[in-house]
Amino acid sequence: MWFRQGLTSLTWALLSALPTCHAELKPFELTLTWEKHAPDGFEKKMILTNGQFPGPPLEMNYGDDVEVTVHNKMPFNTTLHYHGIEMLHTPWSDGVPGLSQRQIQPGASFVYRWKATQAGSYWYHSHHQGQLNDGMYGPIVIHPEASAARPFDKISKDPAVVRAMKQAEADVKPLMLSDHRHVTSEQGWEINVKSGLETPCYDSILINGKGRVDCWAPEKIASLLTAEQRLFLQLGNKTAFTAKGCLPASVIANVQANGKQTNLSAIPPDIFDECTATNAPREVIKVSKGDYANETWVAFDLIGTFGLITGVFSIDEHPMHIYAVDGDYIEPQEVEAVSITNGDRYSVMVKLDKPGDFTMRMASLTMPQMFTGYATLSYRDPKQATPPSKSSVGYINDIGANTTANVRFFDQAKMKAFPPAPVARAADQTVKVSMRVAGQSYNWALNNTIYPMGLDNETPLLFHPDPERHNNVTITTKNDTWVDLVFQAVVFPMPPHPIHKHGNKMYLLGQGDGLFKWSSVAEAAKEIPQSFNLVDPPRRDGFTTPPALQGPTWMVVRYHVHNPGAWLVHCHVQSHLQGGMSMAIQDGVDQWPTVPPEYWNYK
Ligand SMILES: [Cu+2]
Repeated sequence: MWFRQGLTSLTWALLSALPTCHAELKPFELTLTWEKHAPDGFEKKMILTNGQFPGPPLEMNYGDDVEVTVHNKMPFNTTLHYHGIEMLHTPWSDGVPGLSQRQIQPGASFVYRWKATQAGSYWYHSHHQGQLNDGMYGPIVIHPEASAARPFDKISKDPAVVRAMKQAEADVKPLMLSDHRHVTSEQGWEINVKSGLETPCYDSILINGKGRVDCWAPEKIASLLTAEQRLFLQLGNKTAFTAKGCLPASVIANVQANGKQTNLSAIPPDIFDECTATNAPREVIKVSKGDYANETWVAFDLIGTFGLITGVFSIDEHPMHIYAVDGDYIEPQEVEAVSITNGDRYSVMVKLDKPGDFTMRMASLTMPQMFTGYATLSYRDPKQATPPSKSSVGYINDIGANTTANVRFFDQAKMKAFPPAPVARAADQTVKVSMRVAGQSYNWALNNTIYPMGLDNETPLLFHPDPERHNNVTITTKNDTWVDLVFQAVVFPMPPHPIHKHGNKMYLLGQGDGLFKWSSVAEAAKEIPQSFNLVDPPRRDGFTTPPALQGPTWMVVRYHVHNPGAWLVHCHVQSHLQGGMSMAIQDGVDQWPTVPPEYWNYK
């Protein structure tokens, strides 16, 4: 016994002495079930992960070998995607049905193996049709190496403060920000198909899976209408938003139906119109002041797990230092509010310097619906009496607008990578991708073409690369080249689309109004240099196209091909993804890795 224990502690001592880059195997088991749950007080069928919603955090260290075993105990197929994880050398673990793997059927399991080659905030979610809307998602936290350079000394020069911030980062708390629907993703899709309409009206905004349905007074809804919302009402011959705070379905039929027939009677009244308030508990984040040091800071990973909306997040009376975006450190920006869209991650450092209870707000910015989610940040000073409870003062209101002129919003255009991440000055290949409605109003398309849903059931593209495959739904690139993707909105009014690419991060080179009439960025930059940043542009794994209200708009992203594999580029709005707004990319098709037999043979 002594001998064995002695050996164990010796082994342990040896292991601890190894450099921190030593890879550990991190196994996770995720069991998916289809059960009744009531996150906002309304009971409905949804997906639970290990019996909970949202799913449990997958926490690991940079360099770890990760093994996620998914058990599908649900009555339908699924796959699991790791949002923002580059899957370097393991494209078969990216979780896209028909592209990187065969579907996980009911009763079956699948083992995803990958290496944590990045640090920071990520998340996992279903990539099967609109299943994300059924609650299948959870956070991923990857702790950076102890030796990694951090930008905290740009927030404070005081070593004690920097130490406190490092401790807060090690204990970072994920905040999952979601929009929630009472219909299942399948019911929602059926309503779209039967009515011929997109139905962008949800029921509640959840923070860490908690929230409630609020029904605002008609006067409040009327008083908060924006100019854009008034314009849409006018275009649809209506004067008011519905009791749920939504743009009426008839307006969408008028404005977006694209000449196709619609059937408004196929839409149940609780989808757009009837609002039934609930009274479920909201999330309370409790932090003990003094947990870390005399200086108390808390770090949050804000994760936009939305199926549809873009919104504004803010914590009353507490500025946030945004120190990482989509997992990568940036030169910190101190702000009072940040706009968050589908898939975005913002890591923020918050100083706790005035014990009490403070409202955290997540307000929808999306034109078709006004609604807000709330949580509470609560902390006390153990040496002081409990402060009297009073309402905290918001930096933003219920539609995400600033309440005073001093409120600073995060500015993506000014975001700088830390350390700097240089971009190539020219691209080897330029691909133009038109965005339009192709069919019914829910059939959004990239490159004018709906990505066929049936491809989900095909043999994965990754298993049969074809260097000559250049078609309307497939882009093909060579390894170690730079590629520009030009997204062009060609029909309007067109909402913004949060475009996400799998397999690597991209640089946002520029955006503008009108048609992108040039053959390359180099040519365009000669004529309109002010529209581009070719020196130190923002880098992340998703960028939102500019809205096109009354005329075309464009956006260009550039990326380096260094991760050979089959990747999806798509709009992250679930109904747009389901409606076909995706393209496959055969990146570095000249150097694809061999698919391991356990993935190749998986049935
Ligand atoms: Cu979209």
